[in-house]
Amino acid sequence: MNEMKKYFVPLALSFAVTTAVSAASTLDEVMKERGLTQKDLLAAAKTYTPTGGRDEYIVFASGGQSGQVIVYGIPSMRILKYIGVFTPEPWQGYGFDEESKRVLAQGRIQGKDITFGDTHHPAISETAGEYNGRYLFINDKANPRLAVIDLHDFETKQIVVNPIMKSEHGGAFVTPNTEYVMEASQYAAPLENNFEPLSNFNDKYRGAVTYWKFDDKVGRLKPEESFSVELPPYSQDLSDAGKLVSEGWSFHNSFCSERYVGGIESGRPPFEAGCSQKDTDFLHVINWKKGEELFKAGKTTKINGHDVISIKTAVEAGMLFLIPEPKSPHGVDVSPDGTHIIVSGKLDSHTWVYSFEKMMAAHKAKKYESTDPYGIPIVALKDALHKQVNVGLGPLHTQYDAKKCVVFTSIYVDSMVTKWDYCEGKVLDQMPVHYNIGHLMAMEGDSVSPDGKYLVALNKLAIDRFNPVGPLHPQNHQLIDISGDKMQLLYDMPLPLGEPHYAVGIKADKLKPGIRYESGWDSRADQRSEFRTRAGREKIERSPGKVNVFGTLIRSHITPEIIEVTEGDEVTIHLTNLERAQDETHGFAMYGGNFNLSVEPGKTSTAKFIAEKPGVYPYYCTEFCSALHLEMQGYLLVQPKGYVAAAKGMDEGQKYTKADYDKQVKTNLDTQAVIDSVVGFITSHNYSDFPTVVALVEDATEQLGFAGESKKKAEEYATQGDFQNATLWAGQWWQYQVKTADLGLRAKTFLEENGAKKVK
Ligand code: RUQ
Ligand code: CUA
Repeated sequence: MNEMKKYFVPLALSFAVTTAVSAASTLDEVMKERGLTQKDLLAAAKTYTPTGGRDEYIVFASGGQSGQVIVYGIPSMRILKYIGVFTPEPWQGYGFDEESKRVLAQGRIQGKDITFGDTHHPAISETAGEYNGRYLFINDKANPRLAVIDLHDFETKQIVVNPIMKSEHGGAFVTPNTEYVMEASQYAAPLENNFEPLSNFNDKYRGAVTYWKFDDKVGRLKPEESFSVELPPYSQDLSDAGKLVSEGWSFHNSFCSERYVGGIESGRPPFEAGCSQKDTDFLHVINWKKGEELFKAGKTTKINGHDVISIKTAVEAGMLFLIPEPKSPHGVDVSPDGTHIIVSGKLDSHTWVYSFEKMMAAHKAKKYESTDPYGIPIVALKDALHKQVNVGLGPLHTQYDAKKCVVFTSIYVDSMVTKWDYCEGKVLDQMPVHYNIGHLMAMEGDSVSPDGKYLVALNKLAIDRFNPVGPLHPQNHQLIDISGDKMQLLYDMPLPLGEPHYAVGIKADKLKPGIRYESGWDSRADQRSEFRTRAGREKIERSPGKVNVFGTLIRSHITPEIIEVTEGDEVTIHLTNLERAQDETHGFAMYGGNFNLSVEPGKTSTAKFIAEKPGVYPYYCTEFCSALHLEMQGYLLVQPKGYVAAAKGMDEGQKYTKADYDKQVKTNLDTQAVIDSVVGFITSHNYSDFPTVVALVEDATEQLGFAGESKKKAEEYATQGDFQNATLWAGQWWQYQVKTADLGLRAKTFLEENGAKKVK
């Protein structure tokens, strides 16, 4: 009974505190005290999300050098999750259980584990150019890799390594039906994995764009159905796929078409000078549908076992041409209707708007101004340009509004966002940001129907925006309201995980993540685990030098609780979480084990290690899963070789008598009365109209079933006069009752807060 009351005390206290604060201050007083303006209040009102509230959009931001993905909500800017992608992430057990280690191992570079990633551009899978909310892709620039995250459970499922690139920046960008995920190289290198001196740069170094085939049904990239197009060594930069009228084409900007090779140490000007000498670089225009035909017809060369369409083949097939673009360009963004492509000049103050119709007319008429040194035809700028617009110093990336012709461009040097009309070529509004914006992102901004509403400025520097935390500052995502004519700054969010280069925002209701796995699920392979274990079927299998444990986790015990092995054994522990209840994750860690499992309801995870040294190794659940979480523990005993156990019972600290047993039973009966009253409340209301409550009731009923089993055992031992076991089982009976009551109370509170009606 006393234990029951504990649940209510903290609740009651927190209510008292909240009321006290709001009673003492009026809105005016708070404004005065904190120096807030009306404008601040308006911004706060537009972003503040009361407890239990939900966000309208979910953002997936690159986690930069962390190799992860950051998930947050808009407009609240609350961070919801970090997803481990290229880097081990212990909370999720990513890289700490055997299942996920296999995913990370797919990302090895030339046989070597790479436990870091420089993530740049996330992309959401699309159907007919609309985000479908099923998968997320993200690239790693440092080690040209691409990862697939399934948005059913927000877990990384696959990593592929680009077979020919040594650096990659222009990924991940998807074609309108996610047929392909594109990756364009950045720093040119030989496509084979061999040595070539820089004196052979023009001849032997190459760029490329890879089209990774995506199988939407199984949610995996198919390397054997993927191909690349060889490109000149021009430092291809970003990519975008054509849409609607331009569907079937892809666009890739570039810099350093000077093909400068540096050499500051031998007195030559550095890369930055040599790579920004010419007034123009090249926009690469590629017909990927034609490329797919050539690939299927076998018109490729194998490089490192991968199919590559040579520049020569691509030019002959008319699937590749170039257009000059402004000095050291950055960004290439196709309009939602696919008719225009906007490129910015980093060292220029202009954005250049290309017309797809114009460039195609020139290309079809073979109206080229010249060819580049690799024989690629060049369409003259004037034959492809729609408008050239002065938007501010150092424009980078462009996002499209819901309103036709309206776009937002990030201006790096001037630290601002320019809103402008690309049809008319005129600036509409400008807003300063703090500081030095890189990408910017509008809601569903890469789709064929952007939502407008909000824009996020992804700022590279934070300088004086936040409390100082040492020389390394966080990055700053600034939320901007773009629903009116004038942009309005709403919120500054420090992101302390790496440089979140780019982000994508999707309507929250398009995401349908699951809350539990099918029982015994290997989430990384997306199939039933062969190591799944059902309740009561836990076992330890032994063979010479090997111990395999098939165990289970449920509030609040790990089965088995004692594992005896011999020094030198290879120990593999498979654990299945038997819970069906939402958010009942259990963890698993052990002294000196360097593993941590995150076993969500239904999941099966595996820890593996060599029991090198004799000793006592406590293990426990690492998630605070229940009131008896601390007791969710066990021992791995590593016995020395040749150890013989003495015949001796357990030497426990406590001996129990009939009086102890009776006392426990009395407590249990009192607890049962509480449970009965809660059950009475629930069943006298229309609880079946509330799915959340139905799930809680199912879980509670299950826990009560366990209580019944323990009660039976307790009574059997009591009949035999074994009050040691009778008392312990009566205690276990009570544990299950407490869990039942906890769930029941949660259900009751939910009903009260959500206006359930009395039915009888
Ligand atoms: S680009 S530096 Cu996304 Cu502006 Cu990578
Ligand atoms: Cu399970 Cu703590």
